[in-house]
Amino acid sequence: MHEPNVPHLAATDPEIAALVEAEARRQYQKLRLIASENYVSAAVLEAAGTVLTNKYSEGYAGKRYYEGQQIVDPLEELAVERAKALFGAEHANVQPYSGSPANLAVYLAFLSPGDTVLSMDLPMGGHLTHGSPVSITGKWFRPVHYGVRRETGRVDMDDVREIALRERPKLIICGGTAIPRTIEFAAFAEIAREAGAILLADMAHIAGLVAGGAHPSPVGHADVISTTTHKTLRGPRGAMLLTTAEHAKTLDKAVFPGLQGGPHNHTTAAIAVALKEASQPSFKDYAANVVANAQALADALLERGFDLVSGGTDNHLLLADLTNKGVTGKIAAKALDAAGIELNFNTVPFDPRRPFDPSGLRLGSAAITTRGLETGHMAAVAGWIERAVAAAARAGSREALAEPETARELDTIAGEVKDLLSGFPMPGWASED
Ligand code: DSN
Repeated sequence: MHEPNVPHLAATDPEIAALVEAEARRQYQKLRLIASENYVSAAVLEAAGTVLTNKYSEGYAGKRYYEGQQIVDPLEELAVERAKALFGAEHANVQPYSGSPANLAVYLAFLSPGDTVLSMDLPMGGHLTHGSPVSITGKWFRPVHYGVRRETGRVDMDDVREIALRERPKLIICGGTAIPRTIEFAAFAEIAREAGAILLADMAHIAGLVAGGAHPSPVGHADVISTTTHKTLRGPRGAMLLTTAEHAKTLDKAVFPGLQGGPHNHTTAAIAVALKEASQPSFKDYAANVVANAQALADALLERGFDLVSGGTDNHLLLADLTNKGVTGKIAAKALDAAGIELNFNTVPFDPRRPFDPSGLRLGSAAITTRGLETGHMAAVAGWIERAVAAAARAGSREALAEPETARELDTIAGEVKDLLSGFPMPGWASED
């Protein structure tokens, strides 16, 4: 059952309590491979559910627009100091509500509408807020994009440099949502300097790996760093901005009053707890294990004939092109979900298919590593994925996944997944035995 127990919620609103319980059970029984998700610790969960949610605190410590900040000021200062210490940054802002507002604050701080931004194209692995045409960042600014090389699946820094010197962007963004390889922060910084641009490193996906020493840090290279706190960093839903002393005031003003009102203090507390956890020696092991599991899973999938973008991974994330498996990403993702394996369909670079029905799958190892799975389990995980994808290919359509033979096969896999996971505790769930 959900832990901590929620007796007041159950008494006041049994419908919501039942849904919370069902979601906790679902998370316990599913193999969660969504690359941007994780399991927070029980301590983070408790911090996020406190009376701090009652308090308004527009402004920053010592300069607020409401009274009663005796507790919130030191709380936010503690979170800021922990963020600075963990990443070695000169300045941190822990108030952004999530990754998209954090990135938007950077635009507000450094750009005017119509200014040029150079970033990774969304279908190549970028993010909506990196200038996608459907995002405010694509509508109000002038995005130009780099991608990956078709032959390598990797960013070619010579291409980035060529575009930057031609387009003279005011902002260059590195990082994204579907990048399985190491981001070359130093090379991006050199190009930004040459082009006279501000460099934003969006390290949302890899923040936990950076904190744990399993990915190079953008600190010292990028002018500004944005990150969510809930992916590999294993904190609550939220975000942070890191920057130099030089840009601190500009960035703070962009977050508040530029873009947001009062910070979510319960989230700030939970972020502070997650930052403390990420500074422990055991988090280094966690980060290393995340990468080791992703690489073991990549090897096991390659052995089974899966086509991985860039041929593997350096981090927590894998991108599989299912074209050679004869099934689309969407049908495969639905089949895998029915088989107890949760991930998302994703475009692959140069995808001939539409974004809502693309060719690929994105997988990540952050949550299963928190659960305690090790490299030795990855062959079984790849075997389940192979069986479910083959069943999806045979079915040929989303509707046909419900036909008895396919449904039985997917259900059998889900049972095997559940059996394995029953040996691995989940924070937020108390065993019913
Ligand atoms: N939606 C997140 C992801 O899944 O990568 C990024 O914002």
